[in-house]
Amino acid sequence: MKKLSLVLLLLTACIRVPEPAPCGPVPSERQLAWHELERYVFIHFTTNTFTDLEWGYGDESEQIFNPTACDPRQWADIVSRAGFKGIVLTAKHHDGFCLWDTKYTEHNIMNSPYGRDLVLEVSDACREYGLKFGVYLSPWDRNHPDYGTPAYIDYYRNQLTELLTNYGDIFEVWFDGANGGTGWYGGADERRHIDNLTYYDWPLTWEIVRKLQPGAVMFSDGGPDCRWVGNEAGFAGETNWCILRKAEFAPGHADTYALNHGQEDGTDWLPAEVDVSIRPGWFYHEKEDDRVKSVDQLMDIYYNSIGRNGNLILNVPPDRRGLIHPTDSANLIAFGEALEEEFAHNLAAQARFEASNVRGSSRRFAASQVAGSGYWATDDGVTEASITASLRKPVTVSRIVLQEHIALGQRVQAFSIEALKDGQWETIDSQTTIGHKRILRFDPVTTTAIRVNITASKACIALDNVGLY
Ligand code: FUL
Repeated sequence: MKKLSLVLLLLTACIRVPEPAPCGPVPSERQLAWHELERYVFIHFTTNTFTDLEWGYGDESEQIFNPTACDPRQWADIVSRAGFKGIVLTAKHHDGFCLWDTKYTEHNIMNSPYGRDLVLEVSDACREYGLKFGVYLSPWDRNHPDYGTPAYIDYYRNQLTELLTNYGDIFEVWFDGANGGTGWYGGADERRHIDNLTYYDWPLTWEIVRKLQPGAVMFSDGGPDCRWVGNEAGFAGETNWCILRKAEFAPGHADTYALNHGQEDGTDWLPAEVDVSIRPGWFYHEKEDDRVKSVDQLMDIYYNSIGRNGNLILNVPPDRRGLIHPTDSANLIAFGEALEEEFAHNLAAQARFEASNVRGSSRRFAASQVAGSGYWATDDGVTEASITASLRKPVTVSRIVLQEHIALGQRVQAFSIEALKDGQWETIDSQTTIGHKRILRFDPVTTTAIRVNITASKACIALDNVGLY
């Protein structure tokens, strides 16, 4: 889908001017579709909700999983009202309790008082509310007796196959790198150690996903489709490349600095996904009811994740009733409304755009070239150029949205923004990368023109969107 709020320079006579060549690694179709989603919700729910733990030991009785008013339609309703595009559910967390009707273990929801397949209920609710559905399946399993042996890998793949076969389209599969078994001793009787790098034999597992759900992106510390951002606090690096030297990464094997910033000389398209919880914990704890993130905190997270070229997966854990707590729900919906308000009017829609270089053209602009489709590109070799949005009347601006035409790779290495004030250009900000989306937030300036200067780029420039708010 093309951006809503665009103001672009179309390539002059775009039929005749060849498109820029791709620059470095480029996203796959499934990655491009994933970029467009931008934000979705994580749901952490398991026995932990009832034991007040974050990492269950694996010896919990199925009997304790007893939500009294569980309603995934309530979750989906809130999520969609807040403008989020999907839900990723912890089908199995580290404690090994399965939220679906699996035939591979008795340690599952059908043997709990709840007695129904929650993966089915959540996937149905997502479909009903127009949301995407994804699954988290913890590799680390503190319940399964075979964990640590090759037999467990078969078990894991069988579970994955069930999840990817019986619940419709899956947009994302979340492979968590956390693994206490690599040397940490914490469980009831857990003394099993594995080598995170060799034990799971990931490439074969990834093939299962590709075969059963070709549209699904896979998340882990090392992709293969999107990467952990290196922290759980809700921020990507200010410099954030969508590319990474993939061979150096694997689930559970993370250089957090590189994950946070990407790598300018990356070999693969591996964009960042920012995972963070609306509460201090990933699971619901009553004692955290007064520590739910406020709209302002969520807004900061938004600008530090989506505004820094990442996708956002925001965790909203159901309580012991199986409902989203009223504070979480109120804050989430208010956050969605605040976002809509902030980006309701794109001032660039009334602007006239002029660029210092337009691919294949000696003309700097034409009114007809400013349109809602296409993108602005420069001639091959032109890696420094400016695009100026001029307005008839002064406007007050406090947000700028920039997007690169990432289908052809990520290029921009440095840029600055200037505003025309009393006949003088004033620099508002200087930054590095753009990627899928970069949003700059600054004190309001009243101006009649905004200039975006691309000051360094790996190849000719290709910008999809310049939005002013
Ligand atoms: C981590 C896990 O250990 C947490 O419990 C949570 O699931 C988070 C999203 O990932 O690695």
